[in-house]
Amino acid sequence: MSTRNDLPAPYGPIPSPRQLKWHTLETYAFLHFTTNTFTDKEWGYGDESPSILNPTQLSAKQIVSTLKSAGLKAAILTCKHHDGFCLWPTKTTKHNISASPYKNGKGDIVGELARECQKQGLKFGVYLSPWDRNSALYGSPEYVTRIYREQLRELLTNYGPIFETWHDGANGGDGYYGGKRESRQIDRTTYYDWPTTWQLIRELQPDACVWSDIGWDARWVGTERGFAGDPCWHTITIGPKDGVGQMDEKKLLSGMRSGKSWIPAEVDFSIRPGWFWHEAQNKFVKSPAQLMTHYLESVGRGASMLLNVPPDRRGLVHEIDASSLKVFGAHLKKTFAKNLAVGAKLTASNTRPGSDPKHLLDGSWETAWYVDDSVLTPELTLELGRPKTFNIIRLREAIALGQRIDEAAVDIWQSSGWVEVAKAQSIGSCRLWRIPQTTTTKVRIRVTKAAACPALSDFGLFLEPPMPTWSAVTLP
Ligand code: FUL
Repeated sequence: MSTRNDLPAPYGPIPSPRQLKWHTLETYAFLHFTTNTFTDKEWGYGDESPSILNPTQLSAKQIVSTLKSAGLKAAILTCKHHDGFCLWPTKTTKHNISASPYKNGKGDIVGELARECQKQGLKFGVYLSPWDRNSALYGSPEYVTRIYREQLRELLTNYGPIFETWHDGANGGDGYYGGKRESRQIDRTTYYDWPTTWQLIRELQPDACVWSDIGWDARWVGTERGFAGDPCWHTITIGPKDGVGQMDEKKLLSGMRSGKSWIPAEVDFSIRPGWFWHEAQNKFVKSPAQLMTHYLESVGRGASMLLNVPPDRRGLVHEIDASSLKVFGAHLKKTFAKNLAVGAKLTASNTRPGSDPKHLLDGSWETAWYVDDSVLTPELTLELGRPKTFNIIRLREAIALGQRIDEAAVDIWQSSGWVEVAKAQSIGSCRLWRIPQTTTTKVRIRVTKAAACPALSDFGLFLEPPMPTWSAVTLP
């Protein structure tokens, strides 16, 4: 067993303990639900009557168990979207759930979902749109200090542990604004004074990750189409011109190899074309096979996957979405149930005294195989004992020590010698390669370029079974 003193020195920026925990979640859900669900819109203007919000069968239990069936580890609810309607009985505005017929004005959808997540072992997060098209104060300093921050304070005080807060970049424009019906522009750089707001989050919920285009803890990936860049570095430098709603999307997609801050990417996308539920989109629900591809192109590139599952007008995850999620979840579980590399005989080109390459196969993120400081391109051969058949390869760095590897490859042994089957630049918290199904008795990991002696924490070989047939059209 290696002790702390034997560990290599960290390289570059490293994740905070809160970020390290966040990395292990890998997949979680977005729940877009508000008056838009009832008006069939994507962005409400802010003049919607609260009387339209009346989900007659809302079941937090059904929603959360459906997310759980897909293996999702947390849920982030749109507590307030751009239209300004609050799904909890806030003291900051009358435009909230108490004014709706839901539970005769006694409802609290934030509370119901927060409690159910806790009960079923999922973490809970809050989306609080900075843009508020209902508020008469929007555009004035009071909106930020008296409304937005107070809303956050309520959400972070009354609903248990919050794992992530979401502050999106769509900001300013036309709206109802207390009846003025005008266009209000704000200065994205200064208006919200984000550092003060985020400091409040640190005080109220120190374990919550702050998400925005630029962090503090996790960043937007620059697209809503459901994939991370390749490479996708955990690090990025936030320059003086960068800010919420004013980022170069390509920079977000890939991060920066020598970035000054550890701000990993989160891939947000929807199971449907829209973010909110629309009946006309029932037949366009993504299939389990599509979800699997998104998983490989987000989690498999070191990002997290934030999959939006919008409840319908009843307040339930629609049967079609639920069915796709269930099949996807079962498929994922089956795929990663058995690491075929476990039990292999390991031969490393170098091992740091006190370390052991077997830590790559012990299923833990915390233990790792370390090499000497001077060794930047180690190799590790795995003799599998008998021919093994697989089509997915997984590799993880011990990210607590930073992102050290610039490039790595995996070879398989064929009668003619070693054949390279996988290669990538960024590895980080997770790299997954889906390759054509292959059978071999020996596999080799090669780090081909690194900025500091590599530290790998996990290696896996998996056989993804055929995806069950599924069609949105044949379902109700
Ligand atoms: C964007 C919003 O404008 C969309 O409506 C949606 O909520 C998406 C996740 O974030 O900024």
